[in-house]
Amino acid sequence: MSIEETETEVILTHKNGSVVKILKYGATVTSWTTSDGKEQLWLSSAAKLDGSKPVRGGIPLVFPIFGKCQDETHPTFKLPQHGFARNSVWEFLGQTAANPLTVEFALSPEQVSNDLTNLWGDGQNDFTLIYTIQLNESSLKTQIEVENAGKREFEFKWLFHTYFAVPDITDVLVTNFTDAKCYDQLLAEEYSEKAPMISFHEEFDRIYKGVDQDKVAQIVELGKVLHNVKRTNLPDCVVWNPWIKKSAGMGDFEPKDGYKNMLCIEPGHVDSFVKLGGGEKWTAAQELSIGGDIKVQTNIY
Ligand code: TA6
Repeated sequence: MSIEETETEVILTHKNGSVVKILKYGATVTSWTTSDGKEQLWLSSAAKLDGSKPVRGGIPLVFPIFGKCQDETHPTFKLPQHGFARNSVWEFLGQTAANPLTVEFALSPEQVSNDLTNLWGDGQNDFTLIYTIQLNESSLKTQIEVENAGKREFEFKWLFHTYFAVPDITDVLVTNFTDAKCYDQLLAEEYSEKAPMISFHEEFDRIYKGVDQDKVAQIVELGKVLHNVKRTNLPDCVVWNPWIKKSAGMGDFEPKDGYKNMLCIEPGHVDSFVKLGGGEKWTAAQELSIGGDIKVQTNIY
């Protein structure tokens, strides 16, 4: 098990050969290869890794707002899409455990450009984010702790914008969102998901809301489970594939047919804001694991 730090990234190598690469910019996990050498995450070949813009792929971190706030009276209204956590350089705190191999990163106003923090309310919110990344034999856990280091309450949204690699999106099904309420970002409509397993044949952008934490989302391809996504303290989950037109419109999305080989399953707290009083902390996590059996968890009552 080893940890290598360069000026711009941290590389974790597990004793079974699996490897995770984390860019200090955005504390963005850009790669997770399992012991068989298989890349589990999707990264655009045109992703900017020089800090000039948020990384297109891997696991960008979304804080303190998801998307763009539509309420012009809200303190997050002026912030850029998805906030500033994904486009700030985080401080690498080092290794905190050997087994499982664990490292931590931190972000506070000192690491964020004033141009950005000044767009959050009156620019006086004081926060400390501690991001923990844990590499196990066949799973990767990412955990966030948000501390309100000031005296005044603030509210935020959080999301892990996880891009999974898939062989062919047209062969993929996603389980365990059946009966979940969702907001369809494309139709601007709310409805309950009726599909026993979600399939993909066009642009897809839905926020599943208040999904039981025991529901594990599975990416299944041709009857085989590729990925399992377990959420802790993250009631919502966004599912996104840009498809042809949206991919064509993103300069950093390459190859242009890359939508066939990726799917975002994004655990978050985005339907409502988390309110945090002075000195309070909030913690949440996603655990990504590969393989296993298809477990369809329906509400039988
Ligand atoms: O998580 C889905 C989403 O909100 C989509 O609507 C799309 O905007 C995507 O995020 C990517 O956003 P970005 O700012 O990274 O281009």
